[in-house]
Amino acid sequence: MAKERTFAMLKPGVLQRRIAGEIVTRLERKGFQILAMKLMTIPRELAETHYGEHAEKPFFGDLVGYVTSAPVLAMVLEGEEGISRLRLLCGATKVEQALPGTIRGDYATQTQLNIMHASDSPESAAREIGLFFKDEEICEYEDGNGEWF
Ligand code: FUP
Repeated sequence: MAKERTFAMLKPGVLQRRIAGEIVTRLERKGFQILAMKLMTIPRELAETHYGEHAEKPFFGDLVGYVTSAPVLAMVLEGEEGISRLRLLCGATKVEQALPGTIRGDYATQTQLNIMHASDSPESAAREIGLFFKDEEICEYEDGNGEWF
């Protein structure tokens, strides 16, 4: 096993529904270490770059419109096999496939408003962390509880 950094973003509806704390609690409870966290309204250009792989999809315009509509909570998280484990905790993209017990499964009611983003590969994680955070915004610190995770 190896520690990995990954990028997570709680989408606008999370703040509007007042569930940011609940979701961050679930990430921490699973053992993710928060290395960076930023409340931000995403500029359209950044949203289009972040979701660039979907530029030709019919839902692209609505997706960019949604994630730029209000602030998001962007995070860098670290944990053992962090990229795949965060995807598991996050749950499936499509709301009808997101299992209960996952964050999307428990909170999402529509695919487009599916609560959170989590990087899907080491390449995406590195790219997305770099898009949203400067190196100096990422805090490295000794985790005194590390043996639990
Ligand atoms: P994920 O990595 O799980 O966020 O999934 P994708 O990269 O495939 O999709 C990115 C976002 O596009 C989703 F979070 C929601 C939106 N989307 C739709 O609105 N409709 C779709 O059919 C698929 C994705």
